[in-house]
Amino acid sequence: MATRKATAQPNVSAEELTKYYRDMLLIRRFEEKAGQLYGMGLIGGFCHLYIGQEAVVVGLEAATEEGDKRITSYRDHGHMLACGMDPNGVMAELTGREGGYSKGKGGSMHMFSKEKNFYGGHGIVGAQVPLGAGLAFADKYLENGRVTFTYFGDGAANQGQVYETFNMAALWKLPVIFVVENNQYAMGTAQKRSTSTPDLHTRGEAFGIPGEEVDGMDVLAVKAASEKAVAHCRAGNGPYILEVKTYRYRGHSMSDPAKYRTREEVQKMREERDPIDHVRDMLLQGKHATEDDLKAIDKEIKAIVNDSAEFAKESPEPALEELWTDIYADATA
Ligand SMILES: Cc1ncc(C[n+]2csc(CCOP(=O)(O)OP(=O)(O)O)c2C)c(N)n1
Ligand SMILES: [Mg+2]
Repeated sequence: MATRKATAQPNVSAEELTKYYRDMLLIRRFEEKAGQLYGMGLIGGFCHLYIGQEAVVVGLEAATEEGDKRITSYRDHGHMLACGMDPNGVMAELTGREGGYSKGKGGSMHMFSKEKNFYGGHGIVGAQVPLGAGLAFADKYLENGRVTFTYFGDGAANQGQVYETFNMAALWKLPVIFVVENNQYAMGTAQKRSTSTPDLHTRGEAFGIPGEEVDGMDVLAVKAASEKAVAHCRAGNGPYILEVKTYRYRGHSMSDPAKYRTREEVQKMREERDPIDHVRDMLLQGKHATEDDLKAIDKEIKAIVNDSAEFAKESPEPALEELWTDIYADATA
């Protein structure tokens, strides 16, 4: 149980809070299941879990509208679930099966959904940042009022291409929100060992891009910051940077021995700052839900996740002919 005091949130309805609880819990249970399947040898290749960071994407998604776009790195399962992609399709992609979003040919890091405007899933650190600006460029050109959420990590924030992108995004006033998910580590390297100045939200100053630091363990704080950033972009003011302070509980990927930090550090975060416990406390203390209500939600989420694992195990391997499809973009689509 979180020791953080739950604060009164008069502007948030019971329905909203319950939705955030459910959405974050879905990500957590899904990731726990993915970890299990990986341990059983059912998932091959890389697998980067999002456990601990759930409030970031759920809070940001709370301010989106139909047609807004999102693009992120390889730590992408949470983003897909939060924008409404089907857990069955995501899990089946992890196990490399035909029922997966990339028909089993992409795996954990390479999934897309045109329907949900999810543009991946990118394994090259920082590569999605210029792509995100490109998506925003298209929307600006089409004058459709859409915003693109471009997520990247604290490690990626030191990449050169990020700053080339900042320059052009500011110059052309592109409607893009750069979300730095600062989980304090880039693989085994702590931020203080790799980064000259810790405040990543100020990295846009040289380009005239405003930035803000946000508590990424508090879904309501993330939602409020997201609303502000979205309003800035939709009003035609150009890009915005949100540095969302968060923490990953698990290793960088499933093959991380985690020798670069203490168990106590992780334990302290889990006990004192957990984003799901935080909302749980608010629901109970605000009498928006009873323990039984929350148990019912837990049960419902467990069933969704178990079903996705079954689907991912039963879906067949992709047919050999599939090797030759989806190689080039279909210009007619
Ligand atoms: C261009 C490039 N360099 C190095 C790597 C290896 N690599 C993969 S993840 C990673 C760390 C990135 O950390 P961060 O941006 O903080 O994201 P996080 O994993 O914490 O979500 C590195 C160096 C890579 N995939 N691409
Ligand atoms: Mg990081």
